[in-house]
Amino acid sequence: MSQELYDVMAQSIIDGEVEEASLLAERAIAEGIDPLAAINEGFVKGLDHVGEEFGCGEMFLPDLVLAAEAMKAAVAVLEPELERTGQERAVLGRVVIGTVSGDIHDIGKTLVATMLSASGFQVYDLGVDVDVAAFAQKAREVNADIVGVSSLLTTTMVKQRDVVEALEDLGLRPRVKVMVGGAPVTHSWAAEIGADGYSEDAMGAVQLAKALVAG
Ligand code: B1M
Repeated sequence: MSQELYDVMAQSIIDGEVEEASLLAERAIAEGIDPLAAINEGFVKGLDHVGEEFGCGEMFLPDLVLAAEAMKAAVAVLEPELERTGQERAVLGRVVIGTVSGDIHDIGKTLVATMLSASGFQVYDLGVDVDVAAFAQKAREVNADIVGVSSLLTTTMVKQRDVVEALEDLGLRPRVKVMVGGAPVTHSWAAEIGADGYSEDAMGAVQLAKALVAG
């Protein structure tokens, strides 16, 4: 796999080229490129660049929106391939996952959900902007093993702590494990709020989930 193609993938996100990103994702599949590598080494690099430029005022909200749309188009093409190449089919556990209320970032959370599902977990994806109580209620309803809470904003991270507390209030802890993630989240934050684990990416989230259900 040439760095050149990864670079073109990243550029399609930077330029917010929805059609181009989608075509490049199809090309990756046709060329037998690992779909997760296409996402992480190609498209995500572009999104990271846009995030950095946005952070220092070089790009603006419309650029962020277009980049996100291009990213979603690429991931939509690659998702079935991620599912298809998932090796383990036995149900390893039930995971309720979502992005906390006040936060609408869903690309990373959806990637984590897809990888968990492809790895054999039964996943209940509550979407974005999810109320604290909804995580706990769904966990009780489906007898979840793990609740996964994503947050991309420093202002919404605090809701991850509220989810841990909501599970405690329903008497579901410590049987239901909590894993947290998202760009501003760290190991020390996870420990501080009493979560059972943190992962910085989707592959790590799968390893963590397996470790959590194994006890
Ligand atoms: Co927003 N945004 N955004 N944004 N955005 C960030 C997060 C930001 C860092 C950009 C910046 O300023 N440099 C910044 C947050 C600053 C902060 O609080 N620390 C920011 C901001 C400020 C905002 C707004 C407030 C902007 C505004 O309106 N002024 C606004 C907030 C809206 C809201 O949520 N209420 C906003 C809006 C948006 C868009 C809607 C335009 C769009 C999101 C579209 C969508 O998701 N449908 C968007 C985007 C695209 C980004 C960046 C550029 C990219 C995020 C992304 O999708 N990354 C982002 C900058 C950045 O992170 N580089 C930024 C790719 C994705 C694969 O990675 O989501 O990190 P990520 O997920 C990873 C890991 O984090 C981990 O695994 C995933 C896969 O590897 N992970 C988990 C994630 N969840 C996990 C859960 C787990 C385990 C691992 O267990 C449960």
